[in-house]
Amino acid sequence: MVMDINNSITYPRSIQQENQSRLDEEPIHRAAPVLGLKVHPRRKWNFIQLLGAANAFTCPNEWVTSILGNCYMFVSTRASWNQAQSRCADEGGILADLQDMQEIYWLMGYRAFYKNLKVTRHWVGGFKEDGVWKWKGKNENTTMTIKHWAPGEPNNLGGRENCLELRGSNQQYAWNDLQCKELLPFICERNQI
Ligand SMILES: [Ca+2]
Ligand SMILES: [Ca+2]
Repeated sequence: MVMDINNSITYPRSIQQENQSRLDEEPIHRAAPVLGLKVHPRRKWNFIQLLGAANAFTCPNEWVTSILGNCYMFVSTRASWNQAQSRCADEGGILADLQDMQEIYWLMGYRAFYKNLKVTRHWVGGFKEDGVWKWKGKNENTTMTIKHWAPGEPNNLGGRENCLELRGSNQQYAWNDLQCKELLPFICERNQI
């Protein structure tokens, strides 16, 4: 998926095709063993019911629908954290805020399922203000309660790491604090419509 700086958004054909059928192959089932989750056959049926319900809502074109009722956009063009937040706002969203373990696990499962998202590092909407980690909201910010830091992080290297990077599969998608000016792909989030 590519978002160029002129507002023209194009996506690799594979993503478009996969998005069409993703509800038939919900990645959480494949990712569950990796994540240490057990999916009972009955629960799987329940998930399918949930997916049916989620289908009643829609995400805008080119956004991914999650079973949790949110929409996500994976943007491969590299941007600073502030640029990324601004680009998400242009699309009616925010940089993804990961407010509970369900959402964290869903995103891990989704990224583990799609080859082109496995290794890539992404910005999400976490940032540090006055020593406190928060999620950047559309109108107001939320103090982080649940965290999923990589071992040894946040290490505030050089005293300048104030933004939240979601690492790739080689780091189990754990979190790292990073200088906000670094250029990374990013993940936007918005409500369904
Ligand atoms: Ca969220
Ligand atoms: Ca760090």
